[in-house]
Amino acid sequence: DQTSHTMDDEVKLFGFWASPFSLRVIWALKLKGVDYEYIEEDIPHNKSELLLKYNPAYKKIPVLVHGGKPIAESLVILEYIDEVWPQSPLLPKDAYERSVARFWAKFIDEKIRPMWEFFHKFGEEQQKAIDNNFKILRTIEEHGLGDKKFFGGDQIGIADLVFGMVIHYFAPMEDVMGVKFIKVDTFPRLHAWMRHFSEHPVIKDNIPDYSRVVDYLKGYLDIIN
Ligand code: GSH
Repeated sequence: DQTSHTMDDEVKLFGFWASPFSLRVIWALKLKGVDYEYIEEDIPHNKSELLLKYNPAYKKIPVLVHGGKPIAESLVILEYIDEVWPQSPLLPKDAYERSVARFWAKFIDEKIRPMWEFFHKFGEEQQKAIDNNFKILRTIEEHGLGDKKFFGGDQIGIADLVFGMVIHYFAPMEDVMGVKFIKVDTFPRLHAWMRHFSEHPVIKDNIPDYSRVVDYLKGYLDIIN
């Protein structure tokens, strides 16, 4: 029976509900129709022994465990998933196009920490962070997305999964702070992308509850202030 699972092909994902990093892995597994067991970690103060064992270098989620073997770092996990389950590809076939997709996935991934700065800085520092976000988004709008529907073309690809955090995480941050970055008149392409991406059935059905994220972010602000 092809559908039964043995220890050899069992898939487990260690994640945290609000994390943009585990969510991109969830989306990839769902897009490809891979069955998996989800294990919620209590981040950052109560990590399980298994998580520490599986990701001793970073001690972070997400970790994917396939047939007992752990893989850490979400971009590495996404590439692994795409190699092992080639259906609904996340990366193009052509070597050059693959490198372009990897470039934008990496670029956006590296901008997530800086883009989060506006949320916990104050005064002049905050204004700098806001200006910086506009610059980053301008680069992504003009050079990364261009006139395509998705970064991956007509289909969702690896860079789309990485940028997906603007919908479930960045938009609630904007709401909490009363700033709006991606508007139809400032970033028309990114604005259209947000609609296309969030309307995709797999994404729509696998996104954390908006008000729960808002509460989580407000709680975070209370702790740091
Ligand atoms: N570069 C990592 C990836 O892409 O997987 C980032 C993962 C990450 O930052 N995970 C956070 C975490 O596990 C949760 S959002 N933090 C626990 C800690 O820092 O102790």
